[in-house]
Amino acid sequence: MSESIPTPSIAPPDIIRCAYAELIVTDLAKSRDFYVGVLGLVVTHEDEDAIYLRAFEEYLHHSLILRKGPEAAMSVIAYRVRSVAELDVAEAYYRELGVRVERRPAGSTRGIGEAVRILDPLGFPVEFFYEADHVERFTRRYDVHGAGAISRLDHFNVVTPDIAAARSYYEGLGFKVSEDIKDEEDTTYAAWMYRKATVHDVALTGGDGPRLHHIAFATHERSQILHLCDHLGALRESDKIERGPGRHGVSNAFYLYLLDPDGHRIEIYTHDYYTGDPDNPTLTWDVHDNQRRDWWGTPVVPSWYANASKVLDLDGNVRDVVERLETRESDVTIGADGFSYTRKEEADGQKVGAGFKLGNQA
Ligand code: 4SX
Ligand code: FE2
Repeated sequence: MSESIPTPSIAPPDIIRCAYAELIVTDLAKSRDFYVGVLGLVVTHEDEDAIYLRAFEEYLHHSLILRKGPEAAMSVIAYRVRSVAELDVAEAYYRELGVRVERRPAGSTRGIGEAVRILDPLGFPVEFFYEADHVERFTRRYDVHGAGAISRLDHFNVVTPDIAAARSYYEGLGFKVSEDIKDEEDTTYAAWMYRKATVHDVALTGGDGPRLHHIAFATHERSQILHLCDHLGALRESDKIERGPGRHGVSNAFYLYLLDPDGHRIEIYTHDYYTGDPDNPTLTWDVHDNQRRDWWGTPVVPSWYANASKVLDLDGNVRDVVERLETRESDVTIGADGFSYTRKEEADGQKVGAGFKLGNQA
């Protein structure tokens, strides 16, 4: 199915990194309590309609916009390109792809210069920009860092039905794959792709899409992630903790997934690894490996596979989702097919035995 998205004949825009996202939230005050009160993000600007937030090491105007709206959704994910000239490249690239393209004058989004906004071939609203207002970088403002201090935006994770097609689309855009999850029939369940020298700027999760799975912010230390758990406990809001804390297999990062007041999923993430060399190898995990998503073998909660945020089109309407037709990872791992393993040698033995027995008894 990967051939369903053509690759344009011209070079893609030079993308530096994932840069900001805008989430539609239904109650700005409640969201503020979570993002500012608990996560400690810095408010660059706020008014009746929106809150513009950044993390302590960021000097661009915002890495997250919370905009008030009738229904929770993701309205844009934005990538920063290397120069203003790359906007023309982006425009030409997507015009050739035949998707909807909008040129947005500087200031269309507060703090952001001229931009190109598209509905990408996977159905996501995506923006490219270079210029943005600079604001104070709070790196050394230890007087305002809380114990859970978040440093910067790290990645987006999007849900899309056809991972092979999505992966080749993003490869066309110049992203490389650091890690992926596959089965013995070569079905891909997920892929982690990067432009900056980390494990990812965007991860592709197989499922009904387009939907936003999560946005991740980085901390410097694991202790900061643990403090966020303690903080939520003290507020009697432990139900905002969906999954973790734990150590990912994929990426090796220490993680925590939180749910904001609208159910948007936010990951707090630290300690992945450098991927900047041109020959950085791709690590492929077996979908049956119990340690792939949590290195300690902690099972993934079903909601993490099932739930994700809706996305808007460029007119602000909620997009319909397309169902994933390939096998779902949640069926493989929660449906107890008996083929998962912690030690591969033992599993290989069991696999032959169990498969044979079931086959003969049916
Ligand atoms: O659950 S996984 O270990 O596959 C994983 C999920 C690894 C890195 C991530 O950022 C993530 O969201
Ligand atoms: Fe993530």
